[in-house]
Amino acid sequence: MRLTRYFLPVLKETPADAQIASHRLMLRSAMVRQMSAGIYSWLPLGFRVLQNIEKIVHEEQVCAGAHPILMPTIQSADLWRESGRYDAYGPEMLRIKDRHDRDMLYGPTNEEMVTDIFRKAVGSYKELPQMLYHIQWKFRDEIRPRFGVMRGREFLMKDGYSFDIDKESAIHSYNRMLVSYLRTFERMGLTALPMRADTGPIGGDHSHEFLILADTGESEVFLDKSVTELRLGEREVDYADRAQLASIVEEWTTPYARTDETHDAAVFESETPEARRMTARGIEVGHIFYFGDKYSKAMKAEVAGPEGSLIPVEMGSYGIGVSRLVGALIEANHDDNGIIWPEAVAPFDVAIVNLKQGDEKADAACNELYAAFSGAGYEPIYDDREERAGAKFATMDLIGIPWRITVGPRGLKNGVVELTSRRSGESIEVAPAEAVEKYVELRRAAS
Ligand code: 5CA
Repeated sequence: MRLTRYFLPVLKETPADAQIASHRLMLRSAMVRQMSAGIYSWLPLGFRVLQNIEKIVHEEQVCAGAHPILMPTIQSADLWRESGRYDAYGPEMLRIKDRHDRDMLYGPTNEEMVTDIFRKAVGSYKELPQMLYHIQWKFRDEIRPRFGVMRGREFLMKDGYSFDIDKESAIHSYNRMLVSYLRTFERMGLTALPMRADTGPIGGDHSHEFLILADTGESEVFLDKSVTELRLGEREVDYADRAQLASIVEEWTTPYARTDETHDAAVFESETPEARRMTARGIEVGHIFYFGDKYSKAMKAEVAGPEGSLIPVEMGSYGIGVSRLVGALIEANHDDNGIIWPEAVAPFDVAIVNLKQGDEKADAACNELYAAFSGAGYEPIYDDREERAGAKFATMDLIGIPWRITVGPRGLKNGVVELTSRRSGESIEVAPAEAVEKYVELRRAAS
């Protein structure tokens, strides 16, 4: 992408109403614009990151055996009357009437709708287990939308739903999702910790929130430090292997890690050696629930069991805050100059900065580098503006491109360009023809 052809209306001033770094940086770097309270448009740079995150979420969901679908945003109130949540949900639900005066709503979540799809399609335990998910916009009329996309009113969620014949297999489905979330967040370069949590309006008695530790997090958390050091790394996961999944889940959930709602100081102290006790704040990027037959019973989602009698299915639901993750990733990856994208979600792989636009040799070298990176499957953004070097560096730092290639007449005279890491700030000189190779090597070493 050539910057002069791109749509990147960065802001020079720090927006006054943005209280946290991610909100400020998302506005300044022209990732989003607010349309009304808690409702945002995604501009090209932000939309790229959102789509990169979506892609990782999709891949890991499918890998764990979930099937992608797409349900509508507008739902009929009748379904919610069946489950009893139409009245229970309260003012967070945006209620709408259509031209026939029928009650509709903008979905805040989809348990009812997916249960309806399921009950009309599946009749026997032999067709189980099933796991369906979608990535779709939700609306919750939050009383206090704030921190930009972190607590929006309209936001993008991955919500998945599992259907099993009994509790044992439902817990296996739950474990599949828990482990797939560990992989999903690790791929994004995040440490997201599963913590035992309350279930709120979704219901059930077995639930984990995934939290990223950050000072600006909304929940206070209590944890054993050792849980922050766990990594799946290169471990092979076999989603059919119940024992393996159960042991991974045990490894991650045994060290004390809880959100404030369920915090019991005495239990925390008895379960956690003093040297390892830690309190912190966390951003909730995912939440998973096992709620048994709460919806299947109310909505008669039953299948014939092995003995022929009808059994309400055992269900769970599994959410990831896809749009919130964009903010959470920035909270976890920024400095005074701007964003520092992890490679896996970066909007562009590499920034090519031309120090002397219009200089024949510098222009030619930039064009060649652009072609070389593109040809190798990487996406460059080329700062081809007629601007001072300092302004170009500042923009590329602000928007967080993980690597920068600086090209200028003086370097070229010596046969080199400069390759700089956004994260470490370290630079090396490299011959233009070897830039891609060196980049690949450094990128691999850094991740
Ligand atoms: N049906 C269940 C699971 S699919 C559910 O709705 N769970 S939830 O309420 O916990 O939401 C799932 C995730 O969506 C949360 O973990 C959070 O990351 C994200 N989320 C929830 N509310 C908002 C909001 N107002 N703005 C941005 N993200 C949100």
